Amino acid sequence: AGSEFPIKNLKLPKSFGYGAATAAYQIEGASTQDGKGKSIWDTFSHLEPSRTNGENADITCDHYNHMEEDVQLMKSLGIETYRLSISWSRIIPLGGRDDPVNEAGIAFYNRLIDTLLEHSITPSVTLYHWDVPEGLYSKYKAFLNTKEFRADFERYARLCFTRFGDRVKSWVTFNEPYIISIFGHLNGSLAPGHCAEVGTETATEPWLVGHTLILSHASVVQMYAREFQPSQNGKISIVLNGHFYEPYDETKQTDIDAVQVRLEFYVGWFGDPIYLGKDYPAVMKEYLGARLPSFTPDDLDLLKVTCPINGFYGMNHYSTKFVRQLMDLPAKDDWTRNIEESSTNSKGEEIGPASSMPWLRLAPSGFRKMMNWIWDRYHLPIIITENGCPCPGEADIKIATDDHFRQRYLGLYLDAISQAIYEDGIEVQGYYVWSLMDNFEWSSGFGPRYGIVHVDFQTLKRTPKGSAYYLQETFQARRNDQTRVEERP
Ligand code: GBH
Repeated sequence: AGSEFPIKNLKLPKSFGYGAATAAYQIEGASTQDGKGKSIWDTFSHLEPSRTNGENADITCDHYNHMEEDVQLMKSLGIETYRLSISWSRIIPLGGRDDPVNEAGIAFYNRLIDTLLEHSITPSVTLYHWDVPEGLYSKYKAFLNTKEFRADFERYARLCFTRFGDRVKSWVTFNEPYIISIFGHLNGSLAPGHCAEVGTETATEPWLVGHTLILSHASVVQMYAREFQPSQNGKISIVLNGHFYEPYDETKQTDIDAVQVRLEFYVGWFGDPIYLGKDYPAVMKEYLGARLPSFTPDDLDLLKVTCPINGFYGMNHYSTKFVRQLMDLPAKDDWTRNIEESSTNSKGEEIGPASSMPWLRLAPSGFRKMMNWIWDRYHLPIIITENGCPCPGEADIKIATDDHFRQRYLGLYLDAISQAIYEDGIEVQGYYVWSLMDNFEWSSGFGPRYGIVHVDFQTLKRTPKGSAYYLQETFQARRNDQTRVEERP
């Protein structure tokens, strides 16, 4: 099967950055150490463990107590930038704007940032990767209360910029607002596990959550630009995820149209307000009607003022799916306009080889098309903030470090980036592999292993996989090809 998808090792610009990404809840552990407060993920995993494969991240990789070792490991693997997230409840245990700050939590992130810089690894910090303090959820349901959440998030962000911004020059407000809204507040498969029980036809919660996230992002971007950027000189943006889509039946106009509809619901929902300073995509307004909150004139002014401050498009991307519009069925209201996703098309062809996750298949041409779609719509430099996969059968320890599927996946996705840069003229500035190490994969617990470093969760021993060495070597080779590599203009 390998020969069907040969890696071409295409060149990358000399300035192209090689990084690895993680998130606080997935790797830190130390869930109550040094005064850390609870987050919605502590509640979610403990209250009903079947929602997380019976597991929780109380300990996970124990990165909190292995931080120096992990930074040294990154250095030894040639990793140049590290995307981490801060645990809000570690530094403000109850979360709110009047709640006390936990200096021990601040000290941990100071040590982490300093250790990275001592090893010449550039930190990129995500303020929010899904772990809102439980205190804010029990008090006012967090994102479901726009005004309260926005004020508390501003205070948290200001604290981070004040305490870490002298050394952190790359900031992300929220990781994947789509997932927070849909998986957290529509189907409830991720924390806080809020199911819009009234049914998707009338549910307003996910769209309200999205609205809160967009406005909270914009306020914090404005604050950063006014109060911090002049002296700190950093960049700020948000990270959006999204599969790419291909028509289920390429001869059907409705299936071809479904691709665009699906992308606008997935990416345009957040991208249009944030990166274009515009209202929600027309197709969303038309289909969701009054369920979708409206921006006030003041909101739109704020979005217009802040949209050019976003310094990059943060892109998480893993895979591609087929879509079709279910025209003949009664409109049961699948909220994306009766669009169904699948990994097989009308001819029975698969979109690509399967990883161990049913939704994640190797489909690099979709990745290239996705970069084109984003570039055409937003025209902003792209940073790939997450990309990676678990190998089929990787739970089997014997193949854990011998991860050919992952190497092929990563190699082909890097080839797609090269083509996007040199053939399509897109500005792609850097790449973070998901993930530095195996970790707690949310609702799947410790089942899927996304790391380029293997973690034995009994002994906490870290062992680099083949893909860690592959990435180190391929980045060197791809950026070192004197005859072919040209600098980006
Ligand atoms: C990212 O989310 C996260 O940022 C990261 O924390 C996570 O570990 C990583 O990806 C790997 O999953 O079964 O068809 O309903 C990616 C968003 C959300 C994509 C759940 C897949 C399930 C799709 N993921 N989603 S499906």
